[in-house]
Amino acid sequence: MSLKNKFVEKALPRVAEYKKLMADHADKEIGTVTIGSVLSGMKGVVSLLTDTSKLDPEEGIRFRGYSIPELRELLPKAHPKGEPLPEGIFYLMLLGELPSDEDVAALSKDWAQRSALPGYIYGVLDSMPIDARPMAQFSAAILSMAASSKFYSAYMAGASKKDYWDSTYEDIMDLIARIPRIAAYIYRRTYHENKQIEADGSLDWAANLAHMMGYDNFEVHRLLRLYMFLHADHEGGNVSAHASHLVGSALSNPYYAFSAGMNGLAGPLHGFANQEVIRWIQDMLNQIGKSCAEKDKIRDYVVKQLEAGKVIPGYGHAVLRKTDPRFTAQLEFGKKYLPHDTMFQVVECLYEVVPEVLGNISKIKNPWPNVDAASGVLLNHYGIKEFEFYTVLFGVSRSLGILAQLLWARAYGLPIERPISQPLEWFKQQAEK
Ligand code: CMX
Repeated sequence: MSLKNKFVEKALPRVAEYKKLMADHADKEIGTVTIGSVLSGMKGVVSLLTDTSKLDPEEGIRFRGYSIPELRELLPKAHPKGEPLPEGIFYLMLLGELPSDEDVAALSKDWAQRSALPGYIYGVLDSMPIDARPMAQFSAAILSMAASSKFYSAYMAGASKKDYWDSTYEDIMDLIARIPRIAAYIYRRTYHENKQIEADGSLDWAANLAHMMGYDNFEVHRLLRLYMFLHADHEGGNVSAHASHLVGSALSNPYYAFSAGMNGLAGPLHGFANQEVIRWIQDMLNQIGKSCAEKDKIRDYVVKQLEAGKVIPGYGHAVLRKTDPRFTAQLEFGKKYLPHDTMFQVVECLYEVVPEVLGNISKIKNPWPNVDAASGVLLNHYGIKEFEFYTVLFGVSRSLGILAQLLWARAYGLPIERPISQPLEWFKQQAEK
């Protein structure tokens, strides 16, 4: 059975459950909203329906109930001792069940067949300055493809609401298929004199990205498979997923919605932190010496950064309260494959020093490393040293989760999102009541 038909089979009963829940229990209270929760960026307020993954503050992310260590064992791989294929995590997020090797191979083939870029994308990218931020190029290229949205065409042709998911399915599959080509084009354009490399349709989604970027060895393929798997989703409330959902809730097509999410990912408090980490480490090493042997020097440096009103990138999280399991997976990978890399050793040192320093500052709720604390040094080790590009790689991976979420939102028929805002006086009045 095709993936699309499998999706219909899963979606129909769930959509009926959603409708029944709304019909029978819409008035049921599920939590308390305080002044603090609203004014701290809606922290702790349950306000979205997302099935693809769930974030536990203590344990970290689970994809459809499976933890990262479990999925590193259970998901199909290109090689028995390798890392999961990102196709597998997408299949799991979309359908809620583990794929077979055949399911993943079929998905890889489908994406390869859909991956040709509309010709005008090259014109859009080539018209941007060569030093345009890679995330700006990425977002612009995605946005420009709104012209080829099948959802938009179906909507304009008068499609019924109940069928919106169908053309959305085609859009999200086209978009995921095309995204590695866009990323690789930007990478080669920006850093390799625009010498482009043809796609290799026989490779899986992540390995083909490595290939088109110019990294044709099994080590980079393995790293990018892990990277794409780990960054794929973080439930619905993070900035990029939420921005995409919000824009998509106006029935904007997936290209508009995903581009909006990528503009959020480009912020330093979100995905941009993955490139900030490596710049931050380089700055630190330039000042304190090229090794992490003296932890006191690192501690002093971190304290001075905090005193200067700067954040320590790669540490802290809005929901997590323990070490991010996505960091742990990357740490394990580094210990196994690059234990002697100086930059990786610095990441290990920082893990020993930073949580203690941040833990002594009462306002910081989570002193532990997040996903961004280690990813840059792994890429750097294998020669992908252009750290301004790292957030694009995050975005390539995040397409898997955000677009699976968007398809489910269309299948459920989730309504337009429209919370209420109030001026400061209103909050002051509530406080006095
Ligand atoms: N370094 C310095 N200060 C930090 C900090 C850090 N790593 N983490 C939190 N704080 C500060 C906040 O800036 C905030 O200070 P103010 O009250 O003066 O504004 C205070 O501690 C309370 O913050 P919090 O409630 O613990 O955390 P938030 O939910 O507000 O913010 C996050 C979460 C991730 C933005 C924050 O921890 C941070 O800025 N971390 C560094 C950037 C980073 O690594 N971002 C990537 C996150 C993962 C991702 O999305 O990719």
